[in-house]
Amino acid sequence: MKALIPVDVQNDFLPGGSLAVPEGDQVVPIINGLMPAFDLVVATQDWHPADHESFAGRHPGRSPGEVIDLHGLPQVLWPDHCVQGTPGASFASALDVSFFNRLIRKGLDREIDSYSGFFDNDRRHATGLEQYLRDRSVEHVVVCGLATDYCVKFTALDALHLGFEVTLVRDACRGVNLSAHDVDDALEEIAAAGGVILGSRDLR
Ligand code: VGL
Ligand code: ZN
Repeated sequence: MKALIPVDVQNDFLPGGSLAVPEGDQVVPIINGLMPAFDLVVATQDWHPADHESFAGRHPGRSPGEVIDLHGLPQVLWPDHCVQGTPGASFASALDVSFFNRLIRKGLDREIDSYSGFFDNDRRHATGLEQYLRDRSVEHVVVCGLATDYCVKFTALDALHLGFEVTLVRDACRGVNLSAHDVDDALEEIAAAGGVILGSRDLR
């Protein structure tokens, strides 16, 4: 079994959103075109409480993009984003969510961020994604969405770690690029760990 995992295709990560990913909206038609070809589609959704500690506003004197120590882990500070129940946390309106078989929410614990769809950043808590996939005999996951250099990257790396075959669909992802090479570095890291990077046209 093969599952498509669209990561965090949410309004706050689209142009005009609070944590806008450049060209983030361009992944939507590509993902809509991919979903019908999959046995399973499992989407992740960044789903933070309003007082999440990854938000720069929770740390007086700090700005988005700065890195702090958060309970022993390095944490990039972000603008408020994907607050539970807000329009910014909703899926892109053009995304055809009727193809979703399952939704995995992450980032609910205010004290720790969760880039990966599988675990929080310290791998203390599992989201249930791995069990869901194992229960359905999924061996191969195809990852796409936002953002290439954060949640897509860590979802792909954790999937590889867990022993899944992993394909990343290059044109169905966009990244933040806080530093100019972050997206390229993320793709290299995924490939080095055993992931296959393909364009949507080469997927079959
Ligand atoms: C993400 C930063 C903070 C992502 C989520 O979906 O890549 N990035 N929260
Ligand atoms: Zn987040």
